[in-house]
Parts: sequence; C-alpha cells; structure tokens
Amino acid sequence: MKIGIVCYPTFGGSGVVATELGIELSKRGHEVHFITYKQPVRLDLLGSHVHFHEVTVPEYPLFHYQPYELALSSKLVDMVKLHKIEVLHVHYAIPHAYAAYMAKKMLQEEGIYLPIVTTLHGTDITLVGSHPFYKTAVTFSINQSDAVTSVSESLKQDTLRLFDIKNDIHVVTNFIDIAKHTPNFIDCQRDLLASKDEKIITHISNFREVKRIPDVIKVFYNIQKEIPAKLMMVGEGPEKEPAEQLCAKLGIEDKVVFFGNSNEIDRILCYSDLFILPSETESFGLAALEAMASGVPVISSNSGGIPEVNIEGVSGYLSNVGDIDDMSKNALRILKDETTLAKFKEAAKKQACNFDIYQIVPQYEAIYEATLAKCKPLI
Ligand code: GMT
Repeated sequence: MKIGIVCYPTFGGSGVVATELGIELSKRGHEVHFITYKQPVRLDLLGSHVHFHEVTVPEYPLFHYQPYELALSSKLVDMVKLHKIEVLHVHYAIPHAYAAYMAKKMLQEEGIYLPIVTTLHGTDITLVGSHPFYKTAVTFSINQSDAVTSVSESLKQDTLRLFDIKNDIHVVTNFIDIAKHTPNFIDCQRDLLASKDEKIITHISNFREVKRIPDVIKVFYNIQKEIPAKLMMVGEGPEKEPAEQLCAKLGIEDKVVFFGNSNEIDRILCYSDLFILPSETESFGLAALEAMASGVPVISSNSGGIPEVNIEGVSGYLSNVGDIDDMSKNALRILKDETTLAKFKEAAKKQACNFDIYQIVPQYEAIYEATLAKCKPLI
C-alpha cells in the first residue's frame, strides 16, 4: 500500500508514534510518505520505502498568522497525485484532519478517492480541540474522516463526551518496539551521572503545565530525603525554567540534571530505576510505556488512559493527581528494597510487552484496507 502520514515532527508522543508506525509499515513492505513541515525527529531511515515531503509556508507580511493548513492541503493533493498515495493517515486532529478533508475534496474534483484515517492523540481532544474556538471544526473533521482511531479507551470516552461524534472510534493503543528498548550497548555509562548507591529517577516530557513538573520535583525531594538519589529531567518546554528555580529553592540543584530534548532516551532509561509521570491529564502516557519497556517501574497519576498502561502494584503505582505524599510513599516502597525493585522492574517490562509494535501495527493495516475497500468508487 502507498500510505501518506501527516504528523507533528517534534518530540511529542503523537509525532513519535506516527514516525515509529511509518518506519514499521515500510519494513512490512508499504511505501510510506511523511508530509509535514520538518523531518520527524525519530526518522533517520529515509530510503526507497520511506519518503519525506516538506510543507513550506512562505512568509507574507499581510498575514498575521501564516496559513499552514492551506499549504498542507495543497501539498497533500500534489503528493497524492505524484506518488499515487492510496490512503492518508493523519495524527493529531488539529489541524491535520481539517487539512486532510480539504485535500480529499480537491482530489474528488479530479475523480481521485483518498480515504482519510484520523488518529486522536489526547490534547487535540481534551485540551485544545474542545476549546469553543476550535470545537466546530474539530467535530466536523472527525465526522468527515473515513476511519477514526484513539490511542486509549479513555480518550475514546472523552471524545464521545466532549464532541457530537457520528463516526465509530476504534481504539488502537500506542505501541512500543520492545527490541529497540533492549539495550545493545554493553555499558550505558551510569557512572557518569550517579554513584553506585544512588537511585536514578527519571521524568521525560514536553514540560508543559499539564505534566505537573513541580510535582515531579516535590516527589523527588521527598525521595532524596530518605535515600541517596538523582533526578534526570529530559525535555524542553515552558515549565523547564521554573523547575530549575524550584530545584534551587529546595536546595537540590546538585542532584537534578536537566538534559533538554534527547535522542538517547533508551540510554537514559537503561540506567533509570524509577519513572515519574504525575500528569493532570494523559490520554495514554507513551513516555511511561517507553520507561516500562526499558524495565523501569512507573509512579504516575491515575488520570485519563494511564491506568490502561501502568498497572497498580504491578508495573508501578497510581495516585490521585497532585497527591505528592502518596506518590512519594509509593516511590520509596519500590526503591527502598532491592528485591521489590527487581520485581517491579521485571513486571514493568512484562506489562510493556502487551503493547509490542508487532501486535498493534496490523490493526492499522486492517483499518487502511477496510477504509480503502469502503472508499473505492464502484466501476
Ligand atoms: O503530551 C503532550 O502534550 C503531547 C501529546 C502529543 O501530541 O504528542 O501527547 C499526547 O499523545 C501521546 C501519544 O499518543 C500520548 O501518549 C499522550 O498521553 C498525549 N498527551 C496528553 O494527553 C496530555
């Protein structure tokens, strides 16, 4: 099949999922075309089966806002015609599903039928999409898609609650390539960051308010009062600077390392003992799954789709949003005893295997085939 993928090419989970999906589809013999404004960060494998087409938006001083949707929909039409793309999979509804609909309509004028599959990722529904300024267009584009998927059951229920949806929503969970998270390097260089007796706690995110970064630091503050520990903060975003200030205020700046965005997540997770994800809302929590795939137990909030990923008392523990005491208590329960830690590490890895890429990607293939069959014009 020739598949077009539209996504955000940045470090966010939706872009990561879209990129890993495209790479795996190409390995399974499909021809994949990424169409976005920058080469996706995890896409280093361009080749005969993986292509990247850049969407450029020329600056024009009259425009206060440059019209990205317009440029994207034009590019989609051109690429579909040039490369004979058969199905278009858009990740994150805003504005991708909307631009895809416009492209589909333009192509229809020329007798070309292009099925659209839209994957809802989370904030496109729960935070941004349901805002009254966007809601009408988001509802319209979801309803006009030929197939709609959501990354968790929780997100499906949120979508049905927040929007007037006429389409079926298929839950196709996020996934992980377990093999990639089984380190092939002999030494992950843990010694560079912590001494043998220190436990390593990690948080990875885009440092937005929804991630509740101060909670990560406060939980770590409680942990390091009881046992020797270091905190690895990975990612960039508006909450990073205030987080650095909070560490200084609490006097723990020498125990916290801020990495910024990293392409070496597997290396960082390889030496981590615990992952913290206290988010206000999280449709899935891909970062937690990545941690678990590396054998790292998770201390998280119980919001959104996280309970579908992190299992209480097995791969980690879940607490109410903002319950720092409970999160700290649970973290210490895992970290204080080596046998318990080893048990949680093993169980986390086992739980992650339920989301292995080889089980999930065929579900997308089946959806593409069904949509293609449904949308093919009768001759
Ligand atoms: O977490 C974010 O704010 C970024 C967003 C994205 O576009 O990458 O993440 C959402 O999609 C991920 C991939 O499906 C999910 O794992 C995250 O849980 C989801 N974030 C939220 O719902 C807050």
